[in-house]
Amino acid sequence: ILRSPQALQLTLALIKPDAVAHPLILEAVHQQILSNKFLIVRMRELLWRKEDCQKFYREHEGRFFYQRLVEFMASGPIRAYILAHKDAIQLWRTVMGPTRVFRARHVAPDSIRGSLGLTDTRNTTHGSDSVVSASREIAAFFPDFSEQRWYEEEEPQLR
Ligand code: RTP
Ligand code: MG
Repeated sequence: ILRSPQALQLTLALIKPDAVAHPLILEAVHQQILSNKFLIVRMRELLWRKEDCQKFYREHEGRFFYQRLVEFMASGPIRAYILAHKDAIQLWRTVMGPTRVFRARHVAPDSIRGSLGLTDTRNTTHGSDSVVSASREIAAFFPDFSEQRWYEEEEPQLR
């Protein structure tokens, strides 16, 4: 069986410094990835340089939260994943819940942000918002990863 983007879409997920800092929160987020049956394609932990945060969030440059977002994302270790699933991009965003924490707590209390988010900035996770941004973001964190090569590999045997 060959993989295809239709059957198995890729997205970039980040666990932000607020969640990586606390082992129980980190484990809870990781469990959400597993219980929603995402395939973990790659995973790494890193400390982000401020310049890389600025570049990653450049679409938000000039907005009132940009400075504190960039400072926060460089304030401690983060964990990056490439996740695969059918409709991975939308599914991961649903699992995360709404960006703003008070809204998340009301409309999606069981989501990651609804249950674990602290503030609109310290909201636990990030997820790509489109196929184009997923490719860009995957390349930013995993420069050696080739989507094309990954899709051309054979499906691993189920264990
Ligand atoms: P993300 O990109 O992190 O997956 O989240 P998103 O699409 O739901 O939110 P987006 O509008 O792209 O905003 C990116 C990140 O900026 C921070 N933010 N803070 N009012 C605020 O203080 C505010 N608004 C946005 C959040 O950390 C959000 O995840
Ligand atoms: Mg976004």
